[in-house]
Amino acid sequence: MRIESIVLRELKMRLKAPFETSSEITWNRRVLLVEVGVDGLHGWGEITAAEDPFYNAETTDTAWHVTRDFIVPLVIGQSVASADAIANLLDPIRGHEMAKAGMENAVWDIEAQQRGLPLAKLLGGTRQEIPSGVSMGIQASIPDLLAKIECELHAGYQRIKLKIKPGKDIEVVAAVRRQYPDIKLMVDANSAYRLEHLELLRTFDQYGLMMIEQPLAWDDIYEHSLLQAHLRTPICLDECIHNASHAEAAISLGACRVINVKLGRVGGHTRARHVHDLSVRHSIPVWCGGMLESGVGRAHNIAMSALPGFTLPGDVSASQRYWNEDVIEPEVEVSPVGTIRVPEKAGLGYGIRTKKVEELTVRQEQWRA
Ligand code: OSB
Ligand code: MG
Repeated sequence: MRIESIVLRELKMRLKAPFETSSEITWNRRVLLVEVGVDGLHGWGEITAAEDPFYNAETTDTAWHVTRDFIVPLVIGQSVASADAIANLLDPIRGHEMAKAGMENAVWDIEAQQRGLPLAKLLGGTRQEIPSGVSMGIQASIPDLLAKIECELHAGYQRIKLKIKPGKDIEVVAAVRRQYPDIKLMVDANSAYRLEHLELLRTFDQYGLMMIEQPLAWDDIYEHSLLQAHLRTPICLDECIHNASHAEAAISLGACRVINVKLGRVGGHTRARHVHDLSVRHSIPVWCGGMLESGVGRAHNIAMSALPGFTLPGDVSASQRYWNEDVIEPEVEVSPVGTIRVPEKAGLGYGIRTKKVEELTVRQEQWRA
C-alpha cells in the first residue's frame, strides 16, 4: 500500500445534549477525520482528542499540529505491507497517541477493503455482535438521572455507567441502586479522587458495582495499586493506560482488575490489540471505551470490540444518542437486547456520508505524495 493522499478535516458537530464529567462539560465537538487514499481506495479514521486537555494531554489543535507537521511527513508516499507498519513509522513521535491512531486506523480501513474482509475479521475479531452499555454524564438532579436511566434500560442497553465526582457520588449511586437493584452498574470518576478519599471510596463496595473506573490521578498506576488492595470493587483503568507496557505494569502491581481500551488513547488498532492480547493472557477482561465519537470513530470501536477479550459491555452506543444526524450510513443502531451487529461488509462496514461531512467541515488540509 503506497500512501498517495491524505485529507485532514475538522468537523463542527453539536451533541444532542451536553455531556458532563468530573473534569469538563462538552456540547460542541471538534471532530477530526483523516481520509487516506491508496490505489483508488479511501480509508477513514477519527482523531478522538477532546477540545481541551482535561481528559489527556492532547487537544483538537495539538492533534492538528502533530498530524500536519510530523505524522503526514512520516507516512505520505511511504509503502507499507500492512496497516500495522504505520505504528512503526510513527514510533519516533512520543505521545500524541490519538493523532497517530487517526492515521493508522484509516489505513486499517483500506487494508480491510483491499483484502475484501470486514475490519473486525482482519483484526482477529470473532463476535457477530457486541454488547452495548451507556455512559451517563453527571445530571442536574437524581430524578433527572433516574428518568434518563429508565430510557436507556428501556432501549435495551446492558449496563449503565454513571459519571461521578466528589459531592455527586455515594448518594447518586445509592439512589440508582435502590431503584434498580439488579442492573449492571458501574461508575467513572475521571481521576476526581485522591488516596485520602479511601473511606468514601470503600463505601462503594456495598453497591455491587461491576467496577470503579479511574478513581485516582490520570498518570498514577502505583496509587491505584494501593487503593485496589483496600477495595472489593474492581478498579478499571482508563486514563492511566497508554500502551501495553502500562497495562503490564498495572496488572502486575494489582492496580486494576479490568481495563478500558480506547483506540485513541493507546494509539490505534495495532497497539490496542497488544493491550487486548496481554489482558487476555492475564485473564483481565477488557471493554471498549468511547470519546463521544462521530460515526467514523464509532465504527472503528465496533470493529475492535469484536475481538474475543472484549467480554464486557462497552461505551459504544447508538449514533442517535449523540447526534441528530451522524456522518455514516447506516447509523449505528442498538437492538432491543442491547447489542450492536458487527458489519459483514469489507472495510469499516459503514458508508461515509460525504455531503454531510462537507457540510460540517470548518477546516481542511490535504497532501499528495
Ligand atoms: O472517561 O470514558 C471516559 C467521554 C469523554 C471523555 C472521557 C470519557 C467519556 C465517556 C463517554 O465516558 C463515552 C462515550 O459515550 O463516548
Ligand atoms: Mg473513563
